[in-house]
Amino acid sequence: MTAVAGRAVARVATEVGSTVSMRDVVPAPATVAPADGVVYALRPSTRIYASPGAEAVCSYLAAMLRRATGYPFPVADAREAATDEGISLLLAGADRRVGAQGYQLDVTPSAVVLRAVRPAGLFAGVQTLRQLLPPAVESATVEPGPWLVPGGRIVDWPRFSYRGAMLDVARHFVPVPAVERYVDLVSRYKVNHLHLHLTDDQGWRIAIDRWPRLTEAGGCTQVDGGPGGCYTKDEYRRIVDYARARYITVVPEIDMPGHVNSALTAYPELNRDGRAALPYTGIEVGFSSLCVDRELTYTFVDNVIGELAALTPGPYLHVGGDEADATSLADYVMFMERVQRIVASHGKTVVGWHQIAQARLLPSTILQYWATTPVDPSVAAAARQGNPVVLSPADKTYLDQKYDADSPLGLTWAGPTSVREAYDWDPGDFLAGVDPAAVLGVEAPLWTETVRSSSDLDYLAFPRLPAIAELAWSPAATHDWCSFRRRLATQGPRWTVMGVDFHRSEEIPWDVPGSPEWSVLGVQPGPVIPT
Ligand code: TNX
Repeated sequence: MTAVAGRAVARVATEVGSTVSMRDVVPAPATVAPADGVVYALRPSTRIYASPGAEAVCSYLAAMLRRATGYPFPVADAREAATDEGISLLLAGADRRVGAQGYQLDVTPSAVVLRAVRPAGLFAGVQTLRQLLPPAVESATVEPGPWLVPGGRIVDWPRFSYRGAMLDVARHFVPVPAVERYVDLVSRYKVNHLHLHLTDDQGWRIAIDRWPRLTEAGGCTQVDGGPGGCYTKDEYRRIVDYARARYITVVPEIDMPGHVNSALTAYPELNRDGRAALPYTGIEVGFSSLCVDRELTYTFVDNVIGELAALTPGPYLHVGGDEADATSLADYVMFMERVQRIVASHGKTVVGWHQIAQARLLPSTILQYWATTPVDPSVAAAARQGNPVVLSPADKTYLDQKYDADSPLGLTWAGPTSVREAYDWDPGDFLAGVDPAAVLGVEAPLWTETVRSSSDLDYLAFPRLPAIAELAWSPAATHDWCSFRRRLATQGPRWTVMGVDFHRSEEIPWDVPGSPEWSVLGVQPGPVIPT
């Protein structure tokens, strides 16, 4: 394109104005300073500049922008260019407050400059930048534009370092492409941990070389029958790599000593009577248990944990520990103390559902709190001793609960949970006697008893997942339901473009343009009416 044509695009762009406001971002950024009337326009000639170390995020951004704009977006070395034109991703010069995970974004008429300390921060900034572009930027095919970014500055960093989404791939098997799609979706909301609930009574989903029947037999079932499925080690690695490319750490879970019926169907010798358990396709919990007084059980656990630890680059290994109603308390405590040592011997940090606090904990063990009551003395005591807590109170964060009585999918035991109920609580002030500094983060689990497809998954997760993600990322000072529902509404058109089958909750003003600025900046002037 010629320089003259380029200027013409810029002029048209400025006249039309951006349809998006810096105040619409989800999760709400820590600080936002819009520059009224300023826009940056992507052009066919726009280049993206990467400083050393920023290349991967640059390629990701370029690929994303190329898809919908059709522009080439060549990536160049930032050291060979000034930062006053094009888009720059720099691992230097950010406001110090951004820390390891945050970023600073400056948008002027001539440039977009994204700065961070680490690539993960740049990646978070790219998610903000994509939300500042029109929804059509999410299109898989070329759209006409204009591609405008509203001007101003965002300096942003997370409230909590652990921001999680859990996927139960055991109750209904979730194939690799659907997991990747979920990873893509949650990464847009700055989630940085994917907890995979890999095993449960209804299915065993991860191949273990030394115990092959776990998947051969234990992987062939799921809730309501159906073929089930499992991940080969290569497929699991593919998920880990896909998540890692989006700065998401996979946290694999092997649920023990309960929730193990699928293992007990595969190996008779793990059962007390030496007979294989029958496959289970219902949705009850609390009926199965490993034999905690047998050495073979610990050989099994050590083999499984060892192989999974070797496959997993992240620091965590989740050992479950919930609803072990078929195990006596004394046995549970003894088992969980030994299991923690096994995990540590394979170089990983233990995560467990909060019942594990009944056992003696390693100092590093992380508790995931799922109950609905804000009082738990053993969790509070553990937190006081330094054990970090991830919050997943079931009545607020469990995405598998119905929204309301009319929801076609979902369970009800902890809900129903409206979008407002998912959003309107403070993780820093939730658990009695737990200092906010002990809260490592927040996680939204998606159990899949009623989930049979990506569309089911979309329905339950959207729009509640962004609500939980915002609690995990945004400072408490930004917490405001009115602002949130308005900003959330601006995500709707993006999900429509992406084909996300979200729940059009009546609590959210989907049809109303998101921000006050929208009507000023976005609406084309109508004809002048003579007075
Ligand atoms: C409880 S809370 C479970 C899961 C179920 C879920 C259904 C917890 C750690 N376990 O086994 O799938 O409820 O909502």
